[in-house]
Amino acid sequence: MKYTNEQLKLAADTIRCLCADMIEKAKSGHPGAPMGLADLAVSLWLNHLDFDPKDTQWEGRDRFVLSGGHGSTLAYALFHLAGVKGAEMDQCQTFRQLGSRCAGHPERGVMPGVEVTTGPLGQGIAMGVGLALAAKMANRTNRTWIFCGDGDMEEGISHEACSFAGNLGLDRLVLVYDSNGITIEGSTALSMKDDARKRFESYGWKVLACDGHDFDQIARTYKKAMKIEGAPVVIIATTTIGCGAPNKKGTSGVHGAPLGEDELKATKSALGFDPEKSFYVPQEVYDMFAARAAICHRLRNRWVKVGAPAYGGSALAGELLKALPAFDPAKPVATRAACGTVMNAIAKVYPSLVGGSADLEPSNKTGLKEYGWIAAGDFTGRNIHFGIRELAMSAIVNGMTAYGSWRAFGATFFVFSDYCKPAMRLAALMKLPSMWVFSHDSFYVGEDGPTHEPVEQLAMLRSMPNVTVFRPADANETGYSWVEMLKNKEGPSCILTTRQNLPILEGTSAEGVSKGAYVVYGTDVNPELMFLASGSEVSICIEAAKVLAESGRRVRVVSMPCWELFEKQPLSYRESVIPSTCRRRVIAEAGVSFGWERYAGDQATTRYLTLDKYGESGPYKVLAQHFGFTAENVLAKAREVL
Ligand SMILES: Cc1ncc(C[n+]2csc(CCOP(=O)(O)OP(=O)(O)O)c2C)c(N)n1
Repeated sequence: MKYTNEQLKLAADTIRCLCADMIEKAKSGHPGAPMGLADLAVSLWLNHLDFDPKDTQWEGRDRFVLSGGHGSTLAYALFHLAGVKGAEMDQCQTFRQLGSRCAGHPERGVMPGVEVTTGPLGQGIAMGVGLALAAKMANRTNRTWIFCGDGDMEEGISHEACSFAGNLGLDRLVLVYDSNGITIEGSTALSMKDDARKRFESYGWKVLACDGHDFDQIARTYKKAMKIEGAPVVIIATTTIGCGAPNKKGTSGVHGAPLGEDELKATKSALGFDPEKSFYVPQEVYDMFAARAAICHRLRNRWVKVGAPAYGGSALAGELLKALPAFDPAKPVATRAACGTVMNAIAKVYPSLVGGSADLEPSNKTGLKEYGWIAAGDFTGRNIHFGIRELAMSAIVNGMTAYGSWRAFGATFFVFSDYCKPAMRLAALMKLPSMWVFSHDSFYVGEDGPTHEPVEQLAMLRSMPNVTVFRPADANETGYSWVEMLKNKEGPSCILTTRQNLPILEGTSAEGVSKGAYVVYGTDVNPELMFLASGSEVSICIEAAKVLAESGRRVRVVSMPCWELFEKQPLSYRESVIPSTCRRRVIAEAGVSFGWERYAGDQATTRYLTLDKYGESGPYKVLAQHFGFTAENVLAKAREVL
């Protein structure tokens, strides 16, 4: 379909007015970006974007990401005009109100068509890179279009993600940079003087530029961008923030506040619209979007008929359990090593499992040995070198997971989960089943010292809604945890593994791990004292419990690899594992005690073996003695309350 520039302008101006109306009615929002991007948006949506509003989940669709989520009304206006079910005018008119699909920022799962939740600037770019990478690895030809602004470009994650994409020569990825020179505090000159062209050229991107309000230039640039192979493309589009608002355009005043009644009317008049009409869409504009929708629907039907290239695939929990390796009970093994063995076994029956580490694969042991590494020009592998870019890695994993049936993971040392957290939070918000493997999970890291010894990170992850955290006690629990991670499709999961060897425990069970916590030692239904522990502390608790049992004490050890799964169990199960009548408790975990209060008995009868301060550097065996992480000390704590 070839539209005249007048037609495109009519569509863009309709969007300008619609967005400004939504924001005016809500009395809050950000009109500047949508009004500035409207010309670039209609040119893309009416001419190039393969997006079928009748089937927003069609796998072969192009992915559209609005990285500057504050410009959400632009996405809502586009969805509305395209005829997406769920983006009707009543939704636009309730923008930012409780229960509206037109939430403050675009949310995946709330508004159909939103690929990924955006708002925390920069992450949209990295998730877009993940979407593009997922397509490439699935041998698909769809494109990923990302709209971003100065804020996205200033955020560090954009540097990480774009450097990564450039190195891979990730084509079919187009980043449209809304270069309007304005952020909240004023001109971008106040805080940056990067040369975007040089920056992206140095990453290995192809750099194009255009006037973002000149339809001929935009058309030429989009066409050029779509022809480029072997490299991602950035289009530096010079725009005017709030374009169309006669008195406020080009100023930071239009970034994040409603235009105000007078300026809104003046805008509509200037654009040739009736200043008295709100939420007005000329039929011609609906017709233009309907024509594009019809083309895309045909594309979708053809695509569905021909079928997609095969990729990925999953396995049922039963098959996964069968695939797990057997560990020699006589041979202690670090759970990071067990994790690697498990992942390699699972990879054979779970072709969708892909991922990589932030340059720590030899330490994390996450390499899928039989499946090769992706590289520029060859995306057939299943392993990814993310480079030392934990935040981008995490957001890229989210993008890959959001794409479809890849189950992607990222890996690093647990202490660097701090660098992953902003993306983990978005995964949690989106209920995306992204996965993280965090090795070196405590002060047992040893010689590297406190910078590398996590203490508060477990509490952080456990405090996050929708995140499921596994801290297995031995090699077998590591395998069972992986089964649970892959079973969980409703949110992100992560697994914490040790650097140091751990004994293989008797009494671990897949069923126990699936319930989050279970009695791993001790048979008495009416214990006098319980040890509650996770990970590396379970084995020292069992040692101590054995000593007490030999002297006739009724004790049990509860292994708690996953609080979140345990909390989902019925009260009867939770009571059977941690009976409220048993008030004497020893809690053991190599991290802060924060959060464990919920499993404590009475203050006078509960003892903690936790680390409520930062670690030290030294050989880990010395540190274990120093911090009291020994069976003797656990035993002494138990005796204090018995
Ligand atoms: C990580 C993060 N930090 C801060 C913000 C708050 N914020 C929202 S928009 C914005 C300025 C963005 O400027 P730009 O990308 O140029 O958008 P424009 O002014 O063109 O709308 C900021 C700081 C955010 N959304 N995310």
